[in-house]
Amino acid sequence: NKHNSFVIWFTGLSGSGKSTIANKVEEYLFDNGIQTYTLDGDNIRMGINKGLGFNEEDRNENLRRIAEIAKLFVDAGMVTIAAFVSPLEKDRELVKDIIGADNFVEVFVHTSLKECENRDVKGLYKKARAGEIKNFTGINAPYEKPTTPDVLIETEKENIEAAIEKVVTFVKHKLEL
Ligand code: GGZ
Repeated sequence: NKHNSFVIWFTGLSGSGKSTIANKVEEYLFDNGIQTYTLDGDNIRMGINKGLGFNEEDRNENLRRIAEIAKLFVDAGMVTIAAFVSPLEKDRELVKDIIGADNFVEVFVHTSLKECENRDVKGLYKKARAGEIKNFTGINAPYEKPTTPDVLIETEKENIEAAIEKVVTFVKHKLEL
């Protein structure tokens, strides 16, 4: 595209650390004078996608719309960060097709279900186990691990600084910095 802009797409389980890492990467880019915008559940599922739930069809529509929005931000010259569970390979493929493979960086934030469930920051796993939330990713809905992510973060093996560094290094190369 005419700008040097692209999407950094974070995928991983609820509570894997996607948002935390995404926010730190955004902070780094901002501090280095790079225009960014972050799409996440707070500004998407509360707004344009309110009314969509978590069955397979709604997640597909959620992610399709997010990809279209991300594409607009890329056209506007933003390094666009997206942090969504995006559990299915076919949906991540759709997202990549919409955005364009050249403008798409996939970051897999790998944290085991066991660890996410231990952390259970929002108490959602407990509720899902109790049957109070259906279609909960990892419990009663699938998460298909990306097989060839551009960046693999293993939060149980590396600290947050190392994780940020990995993403930033990839992004710097892509920005030709
Ligand atoms: C997964 C759910 C669900 C179900 C509510 N399954 O940790 P969180 O709280 O803040 O992140 C999760 C978020 C997932 O929304 P996404 O838009 O990222 O999902 S997808 O890409 O699959 O469309 C979690 C919360 O919403 N949440 N119910 N059933 N996560």
